[in-house]
Amino acid sequence: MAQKSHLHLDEEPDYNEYVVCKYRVTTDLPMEKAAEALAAEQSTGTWTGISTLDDEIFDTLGARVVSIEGDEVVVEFPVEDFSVEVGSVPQILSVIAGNLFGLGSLKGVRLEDVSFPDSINSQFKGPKFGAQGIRELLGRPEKPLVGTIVKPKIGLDPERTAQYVYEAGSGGLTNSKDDETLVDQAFCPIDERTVAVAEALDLLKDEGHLMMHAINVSTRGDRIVELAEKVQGWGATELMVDVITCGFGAVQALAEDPSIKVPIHVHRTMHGAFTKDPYHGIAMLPLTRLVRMCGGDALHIGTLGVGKMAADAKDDGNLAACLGDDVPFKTVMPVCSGGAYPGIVADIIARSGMDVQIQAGGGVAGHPGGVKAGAMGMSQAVDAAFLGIPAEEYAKDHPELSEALAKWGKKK
Ligand code: CAP
Ligand code: MG
Repeated sequence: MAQKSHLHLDEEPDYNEYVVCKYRVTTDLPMEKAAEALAAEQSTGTWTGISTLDDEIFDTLGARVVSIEGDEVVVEFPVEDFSVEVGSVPQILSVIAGNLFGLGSLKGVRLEDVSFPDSINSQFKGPKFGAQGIRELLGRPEKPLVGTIVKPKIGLDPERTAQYVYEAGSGGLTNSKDDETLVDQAFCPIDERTVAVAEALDLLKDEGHLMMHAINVSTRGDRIVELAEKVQGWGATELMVDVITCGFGAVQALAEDPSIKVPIHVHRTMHGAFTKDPYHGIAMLPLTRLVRMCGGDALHIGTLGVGKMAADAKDDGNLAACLGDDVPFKTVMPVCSGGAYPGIVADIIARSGMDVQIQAGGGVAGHPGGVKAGAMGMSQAVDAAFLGIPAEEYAKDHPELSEALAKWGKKK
């Protein structure tokens, strides 16, 4: 076959029949040549022409470069390039985010965004609960949810973990969670922790505080469903999955399993390995879209440039990807976490709006008055932002917030 081109620069992207990807490409090659190399490698080509590639295969399955603007390259992949099996993120990622990152001809390439046609979206079920479902479970229809991460992230035994949760709930928080590195270590067996936390949540409920705690069930693919079912049986009100280390399929397996009847909080630890570099890797946005397709009910999207983790100062599209109505799935509760504390709650909400879960680990456990006072400080900061009252004004008759502002101040 004569060498045919993957370039279709005179055409518009076809969002109905193709998976459309936007890449940022850094290369010493002419950009058209780099774009061709990317499209070839991810579809029907390789580093040299091959005798076995005929027109039929190329025309049907070949990726198409439909736009090059500066370092932004848009490539569309025929839906026939993807599994017909029910919703397979592994195979999708091998196509849109596979070998291309290693191509020697590309100094850098970053997958910035992806759009799936209905024929792919229809293979996925999305969240069971979504943001609205979580709100209904908590009886909190409008205000931002406010949570904590039990700190230290490892080390507390089940009883001290439960005590932390009880104090956090007594201080007005709606959510708490295990940290991303805590699952089933000897110092805090998951069964004992789940039972102890469930008892604390029941006590809080009797005292008028509705709260949920996400038990981290991140484990091997062949065990995560069984562990989740056990944890649910021990009284868990929410599950947590570290989606990058466990895989999108782990979230999907739990979300699509009818026996799992509690929300799934999705943590993204390890994402920084490929989201942080603006010129190489994968932006958070494609990951957010995949988590929603796979059924995560809540997802960490960072603190919109306000907290400790490196992030785009502007919203990089993740809020809309969680809450937008452009896809046939329930919404995902955006979770803003990472170096959060009462003094920056208003800044986060100014960027996120009210449909958000703000959570703080150090920003609660580091409060001079202890966990309950720390929880009150965070809860008061959210109340102030919800009412449109400056935190320092609201702090005048809310001492826990005042102490938090005195210790950490406002946005640095
Ligand atoms: C926050 C946190 C979360 C990060 C993850 C932590 O604790 O528990 O894992 O928010 O951030 O371990 O750092 P602090 P991201 O509130 O004490 O910072 O999702 O942006 O990677
Ligand atoms: Mg953490």
